[in-house]
Amino acid sequence: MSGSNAFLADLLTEARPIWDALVSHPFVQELAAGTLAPDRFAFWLQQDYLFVREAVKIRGLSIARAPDEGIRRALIDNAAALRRELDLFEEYAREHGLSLEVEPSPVCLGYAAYRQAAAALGTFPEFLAGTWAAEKAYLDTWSSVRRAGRPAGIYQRWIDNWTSPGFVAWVDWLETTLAHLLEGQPQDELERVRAAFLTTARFEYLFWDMVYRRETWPV
Ligand code: MP5
Repeated sequence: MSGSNAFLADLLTEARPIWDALVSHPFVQELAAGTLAPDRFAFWLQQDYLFVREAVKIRGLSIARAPDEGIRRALIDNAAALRRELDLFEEYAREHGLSLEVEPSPVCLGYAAYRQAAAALGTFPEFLAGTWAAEKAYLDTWSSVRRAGRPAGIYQRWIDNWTSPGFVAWVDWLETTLAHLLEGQPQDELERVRAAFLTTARFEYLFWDMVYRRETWPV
């Protein structure tokens, strides 16, 4: 295993408690068991739609800052996938009579703004580490819902979206590309990458918790 592959493997080990908390969060557990209250799911849908809309801008910034053409093109392809994802949200909202014109919750706004700041001001590996954490968190939580094996009904399209072979390949690409970019990088860069990965994963936990509690601004 190369030095940077070992570094990423250690990072995943360090992040294990966050991952365990993500997969065992009541939102994810109840989604998997088919017992999630519909208003909690609707709140997730509204907030995640806003988050993905912000993610499109994040992708735009990262396309501009990509260190080479191969990376830039992979990010462009992912931006096209995000475009289709927005259609999925809008379609579902139409079918279920849900409004998507809501205010972002504090966690949604804070998380999206944190990611935008990383894309605009972070080093490229630091930004990519946060992207890997966010996407891997969704892959692993939605895969755990899929593995529970219940007929998912209205949730099926979301399970399919974040467990598709294309999404698995994108998450693998993020890890491989990050490992490649980190070869020979100094300790302070590795430390920035570690912090970005762990902070993003913690925001993923906060996001499930926020939607479960349907948390809005207290004042
Ligand atoms: C993703 C998401 C997955 N939609 N929402 C949160 C809170 N985290 C991760 O990212 P994408 O860009 O929708 O595939």
